[in-house]
Amino acid sequence: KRIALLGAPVEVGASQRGTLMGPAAMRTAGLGPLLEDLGFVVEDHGDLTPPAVPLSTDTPPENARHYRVIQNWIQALSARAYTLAQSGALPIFMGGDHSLSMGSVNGVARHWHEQGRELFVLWLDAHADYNTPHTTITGNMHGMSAAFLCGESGLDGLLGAEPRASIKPDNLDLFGIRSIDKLEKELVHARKVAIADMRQIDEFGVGVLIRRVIERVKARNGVLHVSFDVDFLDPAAAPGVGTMVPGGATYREAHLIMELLHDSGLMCSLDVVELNPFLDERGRTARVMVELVGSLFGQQITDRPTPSNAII
Ligand code: DIR
Ligand code: MN
Ligand code: MN
Ligand code: MN
Repeated sequence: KRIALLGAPVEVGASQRGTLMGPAAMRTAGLGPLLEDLGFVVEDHGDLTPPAVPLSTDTPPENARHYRVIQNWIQALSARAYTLAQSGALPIFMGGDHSLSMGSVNGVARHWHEQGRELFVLWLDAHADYNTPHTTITGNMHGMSAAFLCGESGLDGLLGAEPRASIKPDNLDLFGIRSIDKLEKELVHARKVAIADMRQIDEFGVGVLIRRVIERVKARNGVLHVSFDVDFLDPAAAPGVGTMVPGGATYREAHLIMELLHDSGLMCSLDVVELNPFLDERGRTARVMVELVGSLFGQQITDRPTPSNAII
């Protein structure tokens, strides 16, 4: 099995600079060699460099900061994600802030929809990222990616000539949420998006809740994209992120999620986003993320698979 690594060093979708160093830190922490040790053929496609000149001439919407820059990234990323998915490799998109998922997910969704497969998206994040230019308080586009992918209006010219391949709000699972804006919450509820917030995780545990996500994808013969925002993790485990929110997933909870996802065999693409090496403690968060990706691709403590009798 082939894995394609692609860096997307975009940082202006977030308020804090520094995520542009994310792809380099993931490489330095040994992502490529680890995946090779696990038996994969790894192609590193380097970092994407979108053209500096504007690709589109649409009017930038209000309340979408750095729209033009993000737009160039999203158009280039969507096109690359589409061809990488078509190539049969499993793409890993290394961010970069979470605005990049508007391109990565759009591109892979386009590929899978052409194959007649439904794409599901698991959004591991402290935030819902379900704002639009109409609901946002900050104007930061990394807080709008999930809503855009579900077809919300407000960024309609973003993709330019790239075909838009939205997913159904029904096929999105927000997971680990503990920070959501008022209008954003109303929109998430109005669209009936599945949301596992931290309270639910405390009550039922990540094992039960992730199995529910997996069963839903399986029941529809779907494929799964995992979009992993570093701030999903508790700040104690992952300090290298610009938007720390207390009360996140522990190191072990995150590994269990990765292990269950691996055993499901459903994942077809992955984003690792919001890693900010400028704020990190000597590469600690980059190493944690590489270890988690290891578990997601089959690194195991013993060879104990997911028990088949763990029914929910
Ligand atoms: C806030 C924070 N909801 C916003 N969002 C994110 O700016 O829209 N922070 N994604 O990381
Ligand atoms: Mn996010
Ligand atoms: Mn977040
Ligand atoms: Mn964020």
